[in-house]
Amino acid sequence: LNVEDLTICETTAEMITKARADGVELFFDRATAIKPCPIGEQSACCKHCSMGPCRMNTKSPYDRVGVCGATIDTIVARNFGRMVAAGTAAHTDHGMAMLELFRDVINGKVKDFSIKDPLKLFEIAESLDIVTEGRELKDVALDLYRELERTYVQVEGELPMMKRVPEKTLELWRKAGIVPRGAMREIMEMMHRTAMGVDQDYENIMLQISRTALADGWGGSMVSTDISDILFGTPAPLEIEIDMGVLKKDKVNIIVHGHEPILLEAMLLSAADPEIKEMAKDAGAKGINLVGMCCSGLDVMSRHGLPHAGNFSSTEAVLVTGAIDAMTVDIQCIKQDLKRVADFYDTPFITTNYRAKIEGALHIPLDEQNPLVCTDEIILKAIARFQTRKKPIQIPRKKTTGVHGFSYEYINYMLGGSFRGGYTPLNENIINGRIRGVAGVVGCTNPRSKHDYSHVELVKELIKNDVLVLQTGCSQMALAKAGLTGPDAAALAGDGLAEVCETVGMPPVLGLGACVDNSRILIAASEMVKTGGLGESLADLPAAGCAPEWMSEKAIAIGHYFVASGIYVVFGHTLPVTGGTRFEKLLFEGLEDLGFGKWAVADDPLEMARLMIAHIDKKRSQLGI
Ligand code: BF8
Ligand code: SF4
Repeated sequence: LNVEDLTICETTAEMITKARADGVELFFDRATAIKPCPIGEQSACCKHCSMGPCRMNTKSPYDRVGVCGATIDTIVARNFGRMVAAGTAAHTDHGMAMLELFRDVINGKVKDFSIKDPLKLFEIAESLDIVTEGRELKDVALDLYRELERTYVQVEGELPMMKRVPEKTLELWRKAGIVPRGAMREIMEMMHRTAMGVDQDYENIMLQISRTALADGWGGSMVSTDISDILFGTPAPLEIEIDMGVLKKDKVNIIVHGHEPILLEAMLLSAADPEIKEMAKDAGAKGINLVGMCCSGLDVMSRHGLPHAGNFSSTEAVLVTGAIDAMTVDIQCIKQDLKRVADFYDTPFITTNYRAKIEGALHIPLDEQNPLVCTDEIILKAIARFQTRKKPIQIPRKKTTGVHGFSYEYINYMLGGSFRGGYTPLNENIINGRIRGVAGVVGCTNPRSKHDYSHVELVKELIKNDVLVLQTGCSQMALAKAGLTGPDAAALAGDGLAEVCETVGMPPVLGLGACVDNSRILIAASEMVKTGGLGESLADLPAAGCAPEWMSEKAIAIGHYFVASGIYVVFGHTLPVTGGTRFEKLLFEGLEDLGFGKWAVADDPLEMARLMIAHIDKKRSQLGI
């Protein structure tokens, strides 16, 4: 395939061309070579026992059943449920690690970090009915830890964060029996119910799918975001440079890629150590250039203004520059093949988390109680590589500056004029029609779609139609590279949205952070409901979500927690569901009839925008605005 057909990201394109000249295979090449299995793509096969695997006929899905008699609806529902369980497990395991770090910081076991946002700690504690008045920070923090631990381990009863859900939405969940318990319980039950010979009624399986996904969005992910803010600071808008042009030929370039902020936060401390800085200088470098990629990059850039090199589809490409003196990773979305590409360019590739080793890669374990031992060593390895750089270096020039770090709290402040000003001005602008609605555009990039293309075209179309866009994850990076996260982007917005943006001084595209930070969108949406004038439940809002290039199981979990919360969600290019089945009908229509949101799938970004805007307009007319 021509490079122009693979990506619209200029720097990634330049590096694909270089990789081809260097004889290095990238995942773009494999995506072309490995055709997706047409049966697997539609999730029409089951391998839950050794009487199978059983393949169904996607053209005529009710023609046959599995050896055990499982119907296509049972099979697709079970597969979908297991994807939600895996995605939920990823977010909640990450969140639990953050919570453990919080506990160890409070107990004084971790000395390198401290509570950066005590105000948020008190606010969250109060919102969960923990007494704060006249109490020491440490006591409140310990109570908060105990309360939030329930998010993961609670066996029975509602999770603490249910206090944040709009009353009517919570009522719907109670009636359906899907108010989540601890994530461990929900994931366990999901896995059990989808094993051979257990739950074989797709509508009943759907209940547990929703319950599990809600344990992610309103549980594991939400706690992860809140605790990260408390520990490392709640983001507020900062100007940030993004794209491969942030690499510096005369500095030690270190890429940090993954998801848990602790690795990059510790790297920042190590890189600031005067002794280490001196060593870099002695090696002939002008300094240490720490650069984030993917979600941990996003997490930390909006807290510290750290530069960012790009999203999931660029993690191999960045190595092709030859300018990377070390790439270090923790968990999630780390392609195994990064190791081979790194080897080709003599870049040390270092794993740091015991849960995510990669065969052949150097593993330097990060111990939370003493993280700098690991991060100092990584930087020393990078300095050594800088000193002995052998491969020619080609750094693409392009970089773009944008504004990022719009936490829920900051949106409150920005629109309401004070930190507790409320969402009234946002709601008023939606009611008076200047803002038509709100869209979350989030999620991955995928070599099966033209990299970044759908994200950018979709968002342009939405803002042109006065839809305010909230972003997270790799999608946020796509728009940042395309230059739409600066205030100038208001020129591309419709008149109403542009007027609001100019008055407030905000871009029409607001970057909220990493994928776990989709929980910020849930909180913002809940606040819109509670503020009044836009209905009583999340399902009433003129809002929609989209992941145009999704690839991860995490995306399916996120998509479903939005749907179960009442939001219309469009996914790009494909969904793992067999066409023409009753399960598909339940996702696309039935859930909405029951009062939830619903799923849709579309290939073309303009079609995605059309579907989302049509839904927003439908909700507006139901609200009578
Ligand atoms: O959690 S958007 S490719 S990097 S899964 Fe991964 Fe998808 Fe990127 Fe972050 Ni989210
Ligand atoms: Fe086949 Fe049923 Fe076994 Fe699945 S559980 S592999 S459908 S026999």
